[in-house]
Amino acid sequence: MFKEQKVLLSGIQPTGIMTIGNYIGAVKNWLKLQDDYLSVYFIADLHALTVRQNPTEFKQRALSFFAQYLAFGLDPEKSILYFQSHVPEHTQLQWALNCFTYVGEAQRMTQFKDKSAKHTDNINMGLMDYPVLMAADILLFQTDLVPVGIDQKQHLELTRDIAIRFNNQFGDVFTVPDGYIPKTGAKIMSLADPTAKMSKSDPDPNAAISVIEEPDSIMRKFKRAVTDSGNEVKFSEDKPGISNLLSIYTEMTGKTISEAEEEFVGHGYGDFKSKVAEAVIERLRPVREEYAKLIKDKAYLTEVAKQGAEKARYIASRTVGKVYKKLGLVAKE
Ligand code: ATP
Ligand code: LTN
Repeated sequence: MFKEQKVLLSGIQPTGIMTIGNYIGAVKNWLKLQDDYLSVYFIADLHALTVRQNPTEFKQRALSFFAQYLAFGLDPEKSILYFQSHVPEHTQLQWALNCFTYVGEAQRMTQFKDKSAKHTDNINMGLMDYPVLMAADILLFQTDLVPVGIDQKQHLELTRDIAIRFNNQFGDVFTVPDGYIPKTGAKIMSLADPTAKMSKSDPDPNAAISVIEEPDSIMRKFKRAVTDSGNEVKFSEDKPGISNLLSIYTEMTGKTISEAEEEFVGHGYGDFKSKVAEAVIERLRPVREEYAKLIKDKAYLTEVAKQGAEKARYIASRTVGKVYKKLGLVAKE
């Protein structure tokens, strides 16, 4: 369409705390890829409304997540960074895509089923429509690549199905996107229960590590991390706790699993856990320091977000214009 460069897009909901799972599964790849694509990264604040939020806390958290994006090194000079709610084209396209998505498809989504079971008192329309908003996010920018953790694979497949369905009827309107799911680190597990995903809204404070957490707290949580019987530091299916810690260690240091296993031959679990904690603390130190500066400068954050939203709207409005025209809606002028 109107693209000079390949486009990459991703987002995170501002709920709970941004965890090392979000970093390893998603943000790490964003950083790796941001130079090779026109990159679009937003705070998925509209998605977060599908579960109840305290408005005062929500506002602070969304701004804090935005500062964390920047603290990681996402660069507003190179990439487009903004809040989803500042770009109305997301919901404008969503409406059109709603009319090309079957209720059965939405009901089949694992995340919808999980979240409905978790929030039985609030199974709202937004929860079911969540993946269609995500499809709109992606298709608005003619996105080629979507770097996410494995839990988002089903939503990406639905996005592709909707895009193909629309294109079959109206011609080449949307780029059909590919997912970018890392081979390692696509699913970091909870420190409190290594059979469950590390989730940013886990009520157990020992389950997840925030990317801006204080070093002593990181050390304490790793020392308490649930591990397995035995004493050998080895990656294997019957050792979910140790395997998870090995994944975290290698993702933070760049070492391979076998290098790490070798490094810890003859060391007990206690020593290994401290070393994993140290690696996490070291990787996150510059992020925490940069974050501390950025979060104090609200004027700067607001300005970056404003400029990001303007750039995003420029691209997004062209897609919405094209889609509305294809659908036969009367043009405004
Ligand atoms: P919640 O638990 O509140 O539903 P979440 O922790 O799953 O949230 P999301 O905002 O849904 O976080 O996800 C943001 C990005 O981080 C997505 O690309 C997702 O795939 C990735 N991600 C989330 N948790 C993990 C994890 N434990 N391991 C690897 N990647 C993850
Ligand atoms: N549903 C995603 C967040 C998200 C997203 C997107 C990711 C919303 N819109 C578009 C990639 C592309 C999640 O991680 N829970």
